[in-house]
Amino acid sequence: MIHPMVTLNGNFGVVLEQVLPDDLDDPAFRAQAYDLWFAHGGLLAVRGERLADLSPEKLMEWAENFGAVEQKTQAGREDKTVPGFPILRIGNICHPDGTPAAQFSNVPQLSSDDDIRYNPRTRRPVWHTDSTFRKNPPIGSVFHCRSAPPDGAETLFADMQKAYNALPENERRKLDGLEAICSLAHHDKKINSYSPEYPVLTPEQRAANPPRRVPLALRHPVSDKPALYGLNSSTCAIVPEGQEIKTEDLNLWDLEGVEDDSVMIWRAMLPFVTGPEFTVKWEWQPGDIVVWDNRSTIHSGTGFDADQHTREMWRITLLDAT
Ligand SMILES: O=C(O)CCC(=O)C(=O)O
Ligand SMILES: [Fe+2]
Repeated sequence: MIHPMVTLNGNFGVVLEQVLPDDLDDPAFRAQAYDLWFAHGGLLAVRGERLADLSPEKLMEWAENFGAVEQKTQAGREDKTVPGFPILRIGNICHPDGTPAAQFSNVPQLSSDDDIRYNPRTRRPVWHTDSTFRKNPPIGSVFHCRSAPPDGAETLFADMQKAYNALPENERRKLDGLEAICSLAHHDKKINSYSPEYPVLTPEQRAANPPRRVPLALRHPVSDKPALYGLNSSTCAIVPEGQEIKTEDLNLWDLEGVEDDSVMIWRAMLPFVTGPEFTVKWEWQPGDIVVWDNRSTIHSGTGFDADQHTREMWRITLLDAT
């Protein structure tokens, strides 16, 4: 079957429509989807009513088309997965005893499309690259909608290859020599400073999770195209490539949750790189499966009326197969 195909923002983002569960097993469809994903900046969606009750096995198999599925669930989140699968649930659903069955993040709902652009005053939307504090950061994610509220809860995506190329030459040259320092301890301490019940790392955990350095302009391992990369709540400083970090500075970032002023190099670019020419607002319908490339896009969740409506998303993390 030939599926209707819709592009989202120029060459960024592509949707295949009227997709049936069996298409997801078809080798020709899988190859086409991979190529389209790659050719459209690393953002692909498939849509089809009958995907709304897809089995977790089928979703896992579909994810394997794009990368190696991460098999272990993050410690402490076992009660927020699809039972028996490394699929994280995100949203506001609860277990029968009333405890949360999904990871929920309370962020504001968009009031107009102007809110898509990063606002330096509110620091929202929380645009980010996922998990660059990890030794091998995810190459992408597969995100599937089980149930969506009538408004809100859109996921926003921005094309960081196009954004990099849109910067003036002298600015690109500067970024090419820079690295982001990404630390889990900093991330947890930052959250703990506004939600005191959120635990910080023990000294042993901190020693086991040293900060990682990632390039600010990451060359995609497949295409070699550069993209802006490495901003999230774990990003505590930006330094010239290879520059040593002083222990006292790292202690300030990790133990006090202080973000170094150098992170402004990235934050100052955000209002521009999240402008309309680079972004897609994905409005979820049950069944949708979006695959994003974490090396060439950034994304942000948005809020909804969680007292009135239900959101349930299933998320699989993709790792480098090599
Ligand atoms: O909930 C969303 O729309 C986005 C969640 C997100 O940032 C993630 O799963 O990495
Ligand atoms: Fe994310």
